[in-house]
Amino acid sequence: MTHESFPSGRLRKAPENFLTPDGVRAVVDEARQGRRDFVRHAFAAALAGGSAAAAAQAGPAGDPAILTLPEHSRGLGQAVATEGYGKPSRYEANVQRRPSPGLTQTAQASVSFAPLQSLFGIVTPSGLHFERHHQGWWDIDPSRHRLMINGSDDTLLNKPLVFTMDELMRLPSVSRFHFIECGANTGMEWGNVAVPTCQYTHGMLSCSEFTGVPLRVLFDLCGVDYKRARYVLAEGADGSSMTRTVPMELVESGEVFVAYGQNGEMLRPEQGYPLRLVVPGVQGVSWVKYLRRLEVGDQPYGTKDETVHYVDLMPGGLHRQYTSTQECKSVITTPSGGQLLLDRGYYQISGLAWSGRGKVKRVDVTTDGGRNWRTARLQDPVMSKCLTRFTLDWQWHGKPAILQSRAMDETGYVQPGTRQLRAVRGTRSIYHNNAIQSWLVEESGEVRNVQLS
Ligand SMILES: Nc1nc2c(c(=O)[nH]1)N[C@H]1C(S)=C(S)[C@@H](COP(=O)(O)O)O[C@H]1N2
Ligand SMILES: [Mo]
Repeated sequence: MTHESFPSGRLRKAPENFLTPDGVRAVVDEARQGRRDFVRHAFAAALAGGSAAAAAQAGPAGDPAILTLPEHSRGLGQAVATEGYGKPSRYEANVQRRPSPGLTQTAQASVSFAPLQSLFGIVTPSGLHFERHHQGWWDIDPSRHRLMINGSDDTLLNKPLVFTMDELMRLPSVSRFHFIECGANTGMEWGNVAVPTCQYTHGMLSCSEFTGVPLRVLFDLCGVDYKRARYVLAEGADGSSMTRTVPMELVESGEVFVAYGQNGEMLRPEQGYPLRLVVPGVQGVSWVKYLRRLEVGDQPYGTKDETVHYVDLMPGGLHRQYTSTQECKSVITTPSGGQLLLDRGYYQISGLAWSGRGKVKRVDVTTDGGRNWRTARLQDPVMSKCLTRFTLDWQWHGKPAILQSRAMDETGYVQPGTRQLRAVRGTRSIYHNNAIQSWLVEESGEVRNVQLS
């Protein structure tokens, strides 16, 4: 299977598989004795030991890599890094978020997709978190940033308050792992196959440990009248004046918080530094970045970002509004579109599942386009409104195969197939496409995005 950043992307058996017992002993002895004259001895042992296969299978210079003691095993390594903030290996330089050429007219009102096919586990490294901005991103001076909380009229709370970042960071905090998915994720695939890789089909999805103050703590300080103030308006400080209504039940449940932390450090500027709203299970647009104001009110606000945008166009021509929850969904990330299987034999199928309604309960995987399903292993931890990693053992016999995953959440909701979803939603929607994804593995080993009709 190809790894995003391997130069050749080729899966080869190591020539060392053909080493004789003498060759193996030479490597071990040399390690025990210190590394003087290693290369000479080890070669002599391997080649004199009759390992013709080793010689035949060796790399360009005829040397099995395990017998070629590289410079880094003999010399002095680099001094501690002079830059205090570490970077990935230069061999991982291809693991990048990527915009989709031509998708948007400007790079400020645009999106950059996370490379899901290259990630392990459930956490998205902060530098690879997808980006979605309506009016560009800013690196805001936290000492000048303020959060104001007020009511749509004065009777809905005792006292409006304005917080500095220092004041917010003194308050009781929580740290929780949650996924964030743009409502438009997979939105290009409504009518037909549109993009080749899971970076582009599903990469408006990321997962982090966020840290911040539960909104309820702040509202209690302001003396919010929860009986009457049933809605919250969240407003961002960037030029898009991003505004979204959040129902008060979500605040009362304790789940909504204002976050300053992401994976153990402060938020990245692209993610809303120094403060963003975290609304677990709800589509990304409600996670307002550069959060500057929260207003409590007694009715939904009907802002531009929830009446004109972020509505679901139904087959009859009507729009659905306020469909904010991200329903249960999953995707196989390896093998996935654009990758290449070179050898028959064992592969671990691996992917991500999530639900805006709670925990993922089960993921079934098929390798024959849905005729037979097997239940995948769920990797710990399985957390609510968080990505869950699933895996399944698979032997590829070199024949075409269609891989799909189907997730179920703890409410019993089952991820729909493409046809099933289209029967209800039509094909002209943008948002909330949570259909089962299909990857075709061709006889050549190439993996392609397909839809079963
Ligand atoms: N202030 C502000 N908040 C915003 C946006 C924005 O453009 N401005 N974009 C929203 C959308 S549509 C999404 S999907 C998420 C993206 O968050 P991310 O860029 O951290 O991935 O932020 C939301 N919050
Ligand atoms: Mo979004």
